[in-house]
Amino acid sequence: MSLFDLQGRRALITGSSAGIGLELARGLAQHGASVVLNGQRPDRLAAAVAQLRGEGLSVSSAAFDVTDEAAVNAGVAEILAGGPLDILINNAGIQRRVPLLEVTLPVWDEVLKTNLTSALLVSRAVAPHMIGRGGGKIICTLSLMSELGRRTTGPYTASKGGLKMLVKAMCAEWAEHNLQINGIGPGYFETEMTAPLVQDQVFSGWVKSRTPAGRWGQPAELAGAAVFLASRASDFVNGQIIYVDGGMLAVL
Ligand code: GCO
Ligand code: CA
Repeated sequence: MSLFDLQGRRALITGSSAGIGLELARGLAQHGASVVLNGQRPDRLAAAVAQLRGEGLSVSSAAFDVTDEAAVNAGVAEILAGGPLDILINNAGIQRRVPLLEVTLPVWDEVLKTNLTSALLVSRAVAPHMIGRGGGKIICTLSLMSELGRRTTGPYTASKGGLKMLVKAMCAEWAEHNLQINGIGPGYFETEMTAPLVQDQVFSGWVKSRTPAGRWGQPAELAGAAVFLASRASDFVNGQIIYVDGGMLAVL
């Protein structure tokens, strides 16, 4: 029996109809988990479910807005009516690139709500259930911006820094109930969110020269860290962040 086996485990991954979330879903499902995909758009969710099922993976979906407390509670209740949850990945996130002197309060609030508040809402909808059954895994998708700033990404940086500390806050309160709460901090990955950056030759050149590995990451390269943090291999790992960044945070 492998330390990393997720057979019989059920996971909810927010913001998983595309990009990093979809790859995390594929990775967990390939290791045996049954995965509930979440997003807001039923058409995109249905396409993601069809794609993963076509690969023989066990997936279903639940569409709800992770920033709406009532919708989160109803969505999680419905998922739990279908079976227990062993793993939650708070992955939903958005980016709005705008200088701090220009950012409007609605944009600031939108980013904070989507990237940070959502993780509190979904985690506390799921945690009592995990505590009641004696354990669980909560993983948050962070960012290099959990540690470092970059011009025009102020709201995102503040949200991801906050999310890193929410990981530690949840650890402080729930670790005694055998919940492990950890974060994955992706470096620069090629996704829909970063498409404008990938297409910008100057920026893309900067990413490659600034990243010791010399290239952008591919979302599937995040699956290993997610499988580790979702499996019993990490049962005494708590409140930690694994940066998966080709070495970027290690160097100047
Ligand atoms: C940006 C990107 C970020 C990064 C990522 C790095 O504008 O810098 O959109 O999302 O790709 O967070 O960790
Ligand atoms: Ca950035």
